[in-house]
Amino acid sequence: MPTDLSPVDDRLADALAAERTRQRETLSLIASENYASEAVLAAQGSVLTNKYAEGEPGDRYYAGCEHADEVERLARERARKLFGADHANVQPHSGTQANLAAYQALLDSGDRILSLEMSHGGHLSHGQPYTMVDEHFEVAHYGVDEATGRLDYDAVEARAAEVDPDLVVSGFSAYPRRVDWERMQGIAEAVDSYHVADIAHLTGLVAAGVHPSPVGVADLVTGSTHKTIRSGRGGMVLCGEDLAGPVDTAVMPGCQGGPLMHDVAGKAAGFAEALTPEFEAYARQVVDNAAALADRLQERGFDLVTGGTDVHFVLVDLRETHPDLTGERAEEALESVGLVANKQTVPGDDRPATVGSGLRIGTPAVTTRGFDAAATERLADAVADVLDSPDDDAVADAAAETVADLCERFPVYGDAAVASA
Ligand code: DSN
Repeated sequence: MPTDLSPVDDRLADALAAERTRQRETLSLIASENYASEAVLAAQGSVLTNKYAEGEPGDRYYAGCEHADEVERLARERARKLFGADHANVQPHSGTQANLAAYQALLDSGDRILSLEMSHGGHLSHGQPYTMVDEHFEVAHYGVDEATGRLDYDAVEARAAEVDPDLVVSGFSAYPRRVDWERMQGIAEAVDSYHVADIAHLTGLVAAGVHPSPVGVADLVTGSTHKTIRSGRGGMVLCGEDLAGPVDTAVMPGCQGGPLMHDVAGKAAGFAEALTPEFEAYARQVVDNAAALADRLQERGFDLVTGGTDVHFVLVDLRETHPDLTGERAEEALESVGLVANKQTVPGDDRPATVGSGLRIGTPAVTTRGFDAAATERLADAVADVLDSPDDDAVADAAAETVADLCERFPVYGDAAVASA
């Protein structure tokens, strides 16, 4: 059996080799991305991709599941241990699938969901237009305070009283501050509503104790498994024993069929790594690096939404300081020198999501490469130089040199590792 694609498929082999080179020779600053370990890549690229295993460990609809059972038991046990949860369903194919399962477990069609407005940092799967969530439920939104960029919990409480939701969703894609889960739970309870905390972005920080945990506070906790926690790609749902049955049924058959057992194996591998003291140190460094990035960008005159960060990214608001520079153009200019970040709307943005007036810049991936605060400050200077002069070739050349040097000093994926990727 070929372990290298080139004998059978040159085009695909070339595309994968080019992607490997891109990942090695650029810096991922996308807050939702990371570099999975060799163990996670090996598990995800394993023969479990062949196996159907609808059902739960020990209770499957297919024969031949004994090893799949062991893999899923490992992933579940490790997730429970990492998050202190009574029950973990590790089958959702993604964070979005985990959210769909949460809604299916708790709501009836037509029920009302209250979630954060997407342009303020919410997520598509929290009920934005054109999604199935918006089609099957009535969706209303709360916002952040546009002056401070922060959640105003009193205003969220007033909005909940006005909307009278059946479900309040907390947890966000572009909110750079800690979330007060207890307060959100209280807001939900006051209107007799369920509360789902979506920790998609925060899973690694929560697992390491670097961000407070909503487990045991919110009714259900959903998350993705490949972002800050750096395990196999996908999603999970965490809950108490009381909701274990409804959650499992909502995941399968409610929202999906056979679990992607190779991804479940990747989750088991990554969760084992996340249980180590090294991972806790990594998560702390992610947050320290984001703070260093925030400080340096502010010293260079940039505005950050909320004035800083408590988490793994900063959100740059270009409107006042760089009024002619859109998020889209900023993203392009950075990518041209090997800095891969993403455009983002900022609270109160007049520009559409496809353009945006902000940039989200994350530290999970560069921290996996070994970045410390000093390296992050060099990175911040390169970002600032490019954003200050996006059309200056000499500035771009200097920034590209910095990126090449940082990539060489902090390498990712040696040749042996990527051969199996
Ligand atoms: N699209 C992801 C993000 O970048 O935040 C969330 O699913």
